[in-house]
Amino acid sequence: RQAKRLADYQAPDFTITDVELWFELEPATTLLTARYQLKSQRKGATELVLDGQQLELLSVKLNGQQLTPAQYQVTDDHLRIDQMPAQAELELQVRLNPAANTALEGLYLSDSAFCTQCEAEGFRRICYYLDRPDVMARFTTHIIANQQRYPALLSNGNKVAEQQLPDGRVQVSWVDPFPKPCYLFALVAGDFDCLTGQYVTQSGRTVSLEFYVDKGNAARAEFALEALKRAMCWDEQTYGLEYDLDSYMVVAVDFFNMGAMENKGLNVFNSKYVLADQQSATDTDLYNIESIIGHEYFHNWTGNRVTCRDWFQLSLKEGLTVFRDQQFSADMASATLSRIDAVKTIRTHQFAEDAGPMAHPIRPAQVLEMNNFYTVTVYDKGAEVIRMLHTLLGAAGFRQGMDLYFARHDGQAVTCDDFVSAMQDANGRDLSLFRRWYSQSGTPELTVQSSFDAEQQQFKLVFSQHTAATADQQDKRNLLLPVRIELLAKNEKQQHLLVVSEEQQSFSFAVAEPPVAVILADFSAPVRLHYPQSVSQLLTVVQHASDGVARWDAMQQLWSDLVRQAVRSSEPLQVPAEVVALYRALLATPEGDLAFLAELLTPPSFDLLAEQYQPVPVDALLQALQQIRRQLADELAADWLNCYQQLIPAPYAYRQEQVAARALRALCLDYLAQSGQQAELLLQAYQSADNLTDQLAVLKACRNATHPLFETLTAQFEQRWREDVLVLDKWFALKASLPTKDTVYLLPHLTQHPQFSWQNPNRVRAVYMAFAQQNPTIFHAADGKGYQVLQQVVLKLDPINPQLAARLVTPLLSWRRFETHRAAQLKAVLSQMLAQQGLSNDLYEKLSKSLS
Ligand code: B3K
Ligand code: ZN
Repeated sequence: RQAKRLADYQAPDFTITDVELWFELEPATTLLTARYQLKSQRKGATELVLDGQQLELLSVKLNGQQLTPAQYQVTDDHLRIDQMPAQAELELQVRLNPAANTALEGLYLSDSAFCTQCEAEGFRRICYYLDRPDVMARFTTHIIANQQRYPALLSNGNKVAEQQLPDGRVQVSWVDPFPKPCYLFALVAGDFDCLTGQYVTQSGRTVSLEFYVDKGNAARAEFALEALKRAMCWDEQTYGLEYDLDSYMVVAVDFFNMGAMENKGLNVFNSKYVLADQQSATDTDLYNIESIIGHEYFHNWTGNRVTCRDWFQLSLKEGLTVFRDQQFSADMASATLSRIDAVKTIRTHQFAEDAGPMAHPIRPAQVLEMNNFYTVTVYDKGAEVIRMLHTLLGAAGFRQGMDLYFARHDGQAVTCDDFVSAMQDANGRDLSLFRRWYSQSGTPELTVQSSFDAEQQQFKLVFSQHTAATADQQDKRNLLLPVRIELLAKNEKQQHLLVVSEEQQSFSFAVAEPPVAVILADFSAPVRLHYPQSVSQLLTVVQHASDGVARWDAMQQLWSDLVRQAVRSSEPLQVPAEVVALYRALLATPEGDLAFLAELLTPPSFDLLAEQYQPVPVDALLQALQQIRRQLADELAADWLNCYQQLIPAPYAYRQEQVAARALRALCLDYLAQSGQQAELLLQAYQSADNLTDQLAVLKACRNATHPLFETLTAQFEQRWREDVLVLDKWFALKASLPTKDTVYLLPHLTQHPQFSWQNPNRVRAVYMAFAQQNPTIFHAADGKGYQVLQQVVLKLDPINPQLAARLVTPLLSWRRFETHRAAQLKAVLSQMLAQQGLSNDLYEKLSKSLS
């Protein structure tokens, strides 16, 4: 199998300027006629090679002349025409079977509705095409279908015609005035309810907003519609960016491989990220909906108007758009909490990716299956890289860079280098060293030593940076690291932004007495920090740092240090009295930002800790975490109860102060349940809840404590929500993440539930992602059963939906990071998989890297 390399990039010989498509939709036999205007881009080019997969080619016409099969060649992946004139019209006809498409890429059915997913390389499953983002064409789409079955026929751009056909079918025509790569093409046909709204842009144009959802669900799209308006307004105010078509359509579908897709003017969303109300969605769901709605909307400029030259540049649009959606969420909800969320993602998942077999820079250099590179590295580390630019240039400088980027590149397909150049030129700054972030993979380790010279009244910090070799890349170089610090002394606080670029570099500060230093406030660079501090210094940071992220971080550090000591010494972990006292003081009068408080009081997760060890001492970590839980539950039992009782719930609204109070109540319940008692209180909390957030808090508390109420309450929950799959997914996940031995045997039973389907990624993820990611005790069970269960599921799914299979295999890949017996079990499981015939490229790429 042949990987593609960034270094081999060549501009295409031909481009396509205009596309006209006629779809005659039928579930099992859809006919597509496609007409392209082609133009040579290189003198002397005569060979046209179009991409195409799983297509039945019916006819090829060149400039109106039917070609005979001798005049072209068709392989599994291509259609080749040798004698191409410099300019030509090519007309193809193909037959498709959307009903048989379980990969959910190209044109497929979600229940009875047609929909498409083309990014990254799905258009080639719809028709032969130059399926690469640097070919940008104007699309006209005609959809022909039975009007009764498919009243809504949608595609990109503006609807220009609707015509009744004599056979009861209707033809609807759409024109998208903006040239675009085919990955942004979309078509939807179905019978939906539609929730509509309006937005008047800053220049006074009225945009019609349309949410297409399953029948009966329009009211559940209201939150998403309002979120969209907020996003449109935010982008105008923050970046001066306005929407550019007359309508913005969002379709919610149940069968979808990821969160959502930013197709021009016609987003397709996983219904999980559109449909929500207080009974059927949690505060976290609403937060995620707002952020994803924002993300896809922001792509209209960062992704669609300016797109990627090739797929190695994916972070150009994804890193930048994640950064923009993070800024949006910070403005809409809690800035500190949003940032903490992002930091957790980097530390748990992205650092783990760097340390595993799939390590890659935010701009990968080599790819076998592009779908494998929609990763936390490209997305979230990519966003951290953009954030560092924002930190270095300041908000105003960053905005100037964005303005220049759009001024230069609107309507183009460009590279990450083009983006950095715009930032550089707009600010007159040399960013050449900074560019290394795009080509170097791995997590930099930043070690800090501090000293105080009493005579000189000088505080000195010595930084050293080092990036260890990764699976993909041996040699590493210094990076440019913006390091925010704060010095906390009795009578003063100093804040500085340091720029560390050498392997070793020191900085001195005039200060009257030895300060406590906060290093990497706001997590100003995506590095692993080593700066040893005592419990009392960390507690000073927790209490006095100006930055909330730094306060939270110090608490995380404190827990990590305690766990490390316990693991090293094999002694039980003893929570220090000062920590108990701090908890007690904070719980006594819960005030200020309660969501922050809840986060501050939450010890690190298993995954976050695991990522700090090589090899991962699974049992010792689980044990230490359990010891923390027990002690906090026992010693503070009265305090949790008292705090819980002070937080009297108001009738539900998605308002930040309520969200915060619910988060803190949930934390209290979690510890109250830990004792195995409090059944009455838990029951009462469950039954009196007027919203799903509070109900789930009870269920999760019971799950974490394996409380006897868990079975009763989850049974009630299943009864209540049996018919509502999105809510039922939470039940599947709760069941799969119960940390008892039986869970591994329960999983196959869950898949027998009438609502479970192997074809539906949400269902599969609800059971098996929850198992692999939220149930470390059972997933990593010493007998290896947890690994075997996941192996079987991955192999079963690969022929059905390779993208999903390749996502699910991830928790198995980093076998080298575990102790001998677990490593051996994982390796065996992986080797058996790799030995299977006919693996997808998706799975093959990951397995072969893991075992090489
Ligand atoms: N751009 C899409 C992701 C496509 C994934 C293809 N496997 C969603 C997003 O990032 O907005
Ligand atoms: Zn995106």
